[in-house]
Amino acid sequence: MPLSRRSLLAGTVATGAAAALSPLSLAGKGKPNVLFISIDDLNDWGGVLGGHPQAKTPFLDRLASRGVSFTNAHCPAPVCNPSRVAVLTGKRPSTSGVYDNHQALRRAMPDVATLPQHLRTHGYTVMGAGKVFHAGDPQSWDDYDPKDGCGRPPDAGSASPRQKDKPANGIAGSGSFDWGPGRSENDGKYSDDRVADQVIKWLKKDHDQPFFIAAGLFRPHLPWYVPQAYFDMYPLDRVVLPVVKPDDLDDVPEAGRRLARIADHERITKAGKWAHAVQAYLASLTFADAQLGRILDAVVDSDRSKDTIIVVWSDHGWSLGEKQHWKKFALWEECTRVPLVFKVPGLTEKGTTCGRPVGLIDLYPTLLDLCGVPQRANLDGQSLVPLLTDPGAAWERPALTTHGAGNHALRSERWRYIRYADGSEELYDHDADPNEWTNLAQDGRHAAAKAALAAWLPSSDAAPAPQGGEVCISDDD
Ligand SMILES: [Ca+2]
Ligand SMILES: [Ca+2]
Repeated sequence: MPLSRRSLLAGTVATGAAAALSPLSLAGKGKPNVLFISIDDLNDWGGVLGGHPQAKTPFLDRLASRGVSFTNAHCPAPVCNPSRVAVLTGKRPSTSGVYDNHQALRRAMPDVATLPQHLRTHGYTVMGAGKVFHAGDPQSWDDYDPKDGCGRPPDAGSASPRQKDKPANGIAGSGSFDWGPGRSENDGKYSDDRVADQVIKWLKKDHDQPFFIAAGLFRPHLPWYVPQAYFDMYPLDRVVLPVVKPDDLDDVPEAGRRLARIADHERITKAGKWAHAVQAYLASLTFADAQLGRILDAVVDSDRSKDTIIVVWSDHGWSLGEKQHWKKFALWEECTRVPLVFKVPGLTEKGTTCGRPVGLIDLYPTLLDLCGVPQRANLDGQSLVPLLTDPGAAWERPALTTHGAGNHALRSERWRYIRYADGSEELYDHDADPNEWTNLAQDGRHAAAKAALAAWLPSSDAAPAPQGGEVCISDDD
């Protein structure tokens, strides 16, 4: 059946039951469109989160000034595939068994209705571009770019440095952990240029039905190849390094120390390239922000601001040397905290922030509420609409992040509590210790706080789903 017809029929069935919930429906304007923008591997350096004093994200900041920013939002998993699978299915790793990058969504959950699929069933046209699912899911979309449903960006061959010039950072053994300016003749031809181009085309088209457009921007994911102009925004001699305590890992249990990528830290610091890496990450996040700006401008230009919900998120954080750790793959703040910004016409108030601990796992039920679409049973998240309406509303639940079976972090407004599968623990008091330097897990004075958090751990941990079966080739970086 043609896709448009399938959606139309489904929409006819669903409209009546669902419309009452949507803020736009209440205003008599029908169902809202959704622009769902993910920025891969963007940590808390961007936007209003303030994780780095030099990060330039003018377009994320502008969106924040027009909507609600969650300042204590966390990923379901600090790894691309499990995080994205959880966001897009509403099922946590501890429910689905998808814990790493090589467990295919459809082997773990063959019949699950993803967020775009559920919206399509209820009258939406659903389109995606770039990296939305880590390993693709063609059946989730009416239209996708690239056409094979894979989000792997095609810029590597055109915009990145020539093979003979790699590693561009000059550190032997870098592999894809590389950075440097791309080829200047190819500025404007990165995968993220292409993602933005496609999304802008869709925004400018007429649509018979409400749309859900997912834009998956790839930077600041490695490798950090972006145009020279973005490196020039961060002069190397002025780059500010993360604040790090040299012996920070001494009070971390063995299960946590094993996660720290100390070899990366030694390789980069011995080469004298820590500042270069920070510069490249900053350059990459500002490049991604510029693409975000192009897309957001197109919402205004196409006169869709009043009927389009915009949500921007990143799939997890990123460490650049804190605890001698690099990349994601751990349960500390830098790896779990993410930007999350909503602009919902008719609902959110301009320039507000919400400090309640929330999760990206909450996106699925939130968008169903906002779109006036029936909720699905057995979703692990809960709708953020009460907080979008009133950022100070009561919110009992801490945010949960899982990294491998049985390893969890819980984040409340004050605390981070980590429990590894072997029972070892970390506890950090963010009121006194925002860098998570002092592990208080064995301090009896905080036993009650620890127990209160532990009550939110999942009641069971699903066995790991089978390895393999990805739609697209993916890697661990
Ligand atoms: Ca990622
Ligand atoms: Ca420490």
